Amino acid sequence: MAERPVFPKDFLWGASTSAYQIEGAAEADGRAPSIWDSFCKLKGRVDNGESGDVACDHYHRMPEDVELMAELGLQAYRFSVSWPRVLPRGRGAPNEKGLDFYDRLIDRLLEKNIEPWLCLYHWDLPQALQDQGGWAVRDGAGWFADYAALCARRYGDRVKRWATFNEFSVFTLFGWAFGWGAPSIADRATHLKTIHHVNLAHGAGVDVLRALVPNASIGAVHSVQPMRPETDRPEDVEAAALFDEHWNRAFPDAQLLAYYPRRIAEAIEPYVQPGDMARIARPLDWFGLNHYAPVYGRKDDSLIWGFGFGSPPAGMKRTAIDWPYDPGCFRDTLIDLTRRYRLPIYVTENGYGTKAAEAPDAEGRVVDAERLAYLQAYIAAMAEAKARGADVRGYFVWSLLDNFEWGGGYGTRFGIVHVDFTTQARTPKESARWYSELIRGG
Ligand code: IFM
Repeated sequence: MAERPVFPKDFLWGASTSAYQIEGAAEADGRAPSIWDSFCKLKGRVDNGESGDVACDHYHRMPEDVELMAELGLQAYRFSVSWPRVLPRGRGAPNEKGLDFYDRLIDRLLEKNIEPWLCLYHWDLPQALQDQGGWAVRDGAGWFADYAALCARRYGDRVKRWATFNEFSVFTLFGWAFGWGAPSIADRATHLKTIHHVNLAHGAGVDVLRALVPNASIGAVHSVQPMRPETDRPEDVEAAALFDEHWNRAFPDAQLLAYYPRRIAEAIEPYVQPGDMARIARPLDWFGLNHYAPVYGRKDDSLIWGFGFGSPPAGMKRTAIDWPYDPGCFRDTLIDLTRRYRLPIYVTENGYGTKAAEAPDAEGRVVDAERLAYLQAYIAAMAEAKARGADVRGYFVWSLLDNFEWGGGYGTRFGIVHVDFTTQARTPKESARWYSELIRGG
């Protein structure tokens, strides 16, 4: 087995999940539909017609799952609150039973000495708000601020680590530009408005958290996957440059440098009002990085912006779901982000997806050798980045459990813990055992 990299004692080790991907209990205790519940009902949009209706049934199995986290020695757990569970209509009357679920989760985590990291938005906008225009209307920022205030007042006595959104660029691009995710819109103007209003919502959310949560440590979680053109043809180079602005810069640049990148700035101008950039760029305490792989961009006129996904170079190593495998890119991303945004970085997601069933063998072991090798290589790359000056303070593996992988349904597994979706049995994989030893310094 590869030698274990050494990290400082206060380096934080955790795991991440999100509400819609694990909770299930879609209709329990007053929860109302989110845009993902609606999307899953559309024919042919999710593999095998699956949905998050049951998922890992974490809503009912939460105590068992927290126990598992404690057994693995996790020091922190990043989860998201389901907005339609706590505010079924998106605004107005809160749902006490929904709020109570997160009270119980947070209390259990604290009992087990696991630090709760609460993310307010991991893609599950209440359908009731989408029906009123969702992120395409400027009011969206106010709706989000009110929801943030509800959570801050309820949980802020116990939760100090807050993230506003998870992967701004991914959910806006896939949901509002490519049309491949909820709410399945593909329209340039709507996409631009969505980008700006989500940025405004982030800024308003930060202000609310700052005002209501004593000693809050606030960040936002960005997907940063460095963009490379598929070829050096000028049209691919230009398409990849625009794709890069959308994926990697539209949100962190606005939030941390108070400007939109050049190509987007011009297009988004009609929607920007005086004072908006200052409303968006509120001081933050950390940068949340979700990183998996570089992306290869190309000219693609079948999609609204004229850019799309290209192929990695022939012969490049790939993961089991065909994502490029490039730990050096992770190292360089950590170094570059430290220089660009000058904030401590927490890696809030990184992990390995496979379509293999990964069922327990006769001895009850789940031997996920490829995931284990991936984690070893990426964590070693993170150590190298740290040695070269990257200010990285913690790492959360994606994901604790196999779960509902959006359009990929349950066929794509990212968990370090296997979930049998028939019996809901949880089995830590070999990667979980290795990760646990790493955390314990073994
Ligand atoms: O499952 C997703 C997660 O919700 C956001 N980041 C990427 C993961 C793997 O695709």
